[in-house]
Amino acid sequence: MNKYLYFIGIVAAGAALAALVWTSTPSRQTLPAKESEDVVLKDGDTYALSAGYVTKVLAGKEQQMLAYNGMIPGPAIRVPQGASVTIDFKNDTDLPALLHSHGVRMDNAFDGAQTSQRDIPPGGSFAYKLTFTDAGVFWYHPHVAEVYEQPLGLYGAFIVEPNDANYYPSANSEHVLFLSDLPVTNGTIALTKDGKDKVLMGHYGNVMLVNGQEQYTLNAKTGEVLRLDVINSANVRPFNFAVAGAKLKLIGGDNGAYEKATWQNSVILAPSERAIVDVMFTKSGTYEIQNKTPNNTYSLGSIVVSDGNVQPSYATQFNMLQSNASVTQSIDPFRSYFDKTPDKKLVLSVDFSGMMAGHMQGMGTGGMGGMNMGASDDGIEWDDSEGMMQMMNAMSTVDETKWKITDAATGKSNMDIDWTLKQGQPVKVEIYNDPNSPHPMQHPIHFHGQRFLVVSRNGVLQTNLVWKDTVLVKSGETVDIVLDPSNPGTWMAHCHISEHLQSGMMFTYTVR
Ligand SMILES: [Cu+2]
Repeated sequence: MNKYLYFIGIVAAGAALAALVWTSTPSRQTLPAKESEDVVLKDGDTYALSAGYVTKVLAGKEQQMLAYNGMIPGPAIRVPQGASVTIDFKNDTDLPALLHSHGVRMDNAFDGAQTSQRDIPPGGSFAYKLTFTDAGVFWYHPHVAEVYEQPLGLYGAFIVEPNDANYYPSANSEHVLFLSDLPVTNGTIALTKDGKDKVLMGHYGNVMLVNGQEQYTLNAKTGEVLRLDVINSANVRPFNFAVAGAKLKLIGGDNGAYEKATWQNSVILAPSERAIVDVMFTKSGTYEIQNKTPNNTYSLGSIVVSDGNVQPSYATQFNMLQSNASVTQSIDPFRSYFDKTPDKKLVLSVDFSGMMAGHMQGMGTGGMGGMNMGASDDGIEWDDSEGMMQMMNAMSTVDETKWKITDAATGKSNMDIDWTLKQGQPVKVEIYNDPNSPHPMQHPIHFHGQRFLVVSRNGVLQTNLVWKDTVLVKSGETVDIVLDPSNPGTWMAHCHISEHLQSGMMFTYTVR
């Protein structure tokens, strides 16, 4: 070899090695994840939030995880209703990022979704100016590479304090509980950075987490009224949240309070849905936090209650079921739309004929469509089922599995749909989850930037409403919503199962 070329080669290799060492050396040491801290902001404040790698011991092994400001969950950000704050976001990961503030009716430019913003590259940053119109519990999470980034720890709460001091009944303490799960195989987290696998059913985890922890513990005193802000941040798993031996007083949902508080034994939460529940214990002891599905009861952790004399005592208030007149008044102008003919109809289904053709030739696929392999009798797939469906899920990728939202009027699906809605003109949308598709399962349907009411399920008019941004549509179910298109811009609507979104189960709509 020519000596000169040899020299060039050595220099180039050296430079490449130096670049490799330089780029792969983290700017700071990867630290263990911290627990979430409360951050209190007021109108006009700016808060710096970064996403980056941390370590955490899970399933008996140190794992590389992701965190906002080093915390899992990210900081719980408290803001007064009506406040505008700036979240100075920095992407300290090696992946594209977007910060979506779920359920917040912010200006369109700060939605942190693909309709309004390009991905933030590694090292990039973006200032999100958010206005919190509604009281309630909201949350922030990635809106790109979500299949991978979110379950590793990128989720945090916004708690918007109501202007009206009597909006909720009184409580002694408030706790955010993020419910999620992680798939772990032989001690390793089984998620890929591109998130293109298992798009049929999604990644159900085998390790259940509350606030990113296995067997989470919360301490309480007898007579203390605890407010639990429960948020499902899983990719796909629905939770039926319960506290064994305790009645749950359900006071709020996605976007603020219900019209009236109710007693519940458990509360179903699909990915991204929220529930605000109050709970009080009169006897000391250990109370299990559970996910109660028809076939299994999973222990998620416990509330350890010791004897105490909590002052002030809100026990009397706790035992009453309050009505919220301001919520009822906010809904009243929409009631005349509840039983009108739907303006729009959507059908939810899946097409994986490509995968069937590729992998299933010998199996006589002609009858597969009628087999209804998927959701259990109640229309919800609580777990990834055993056997063939699990095998098919393992084989399914974004290339052949196409989850679809179809507009019945035009026959258009997903990104071919482009609705234009008039600002201030309520729209009734019927959503039908086709049980005859090759893999029927539940879909939590989320509209960005707006709020809606779930007015009927299978033709049954709903009572005791709450403003929502996500609705769980069970397999075979028809759900009617009345959307309040109050917030101008081009927005996304999609299934909130991360893998279904990844496979294209989304459309855009414009409010003007
Ligand atoms: Cu879906």
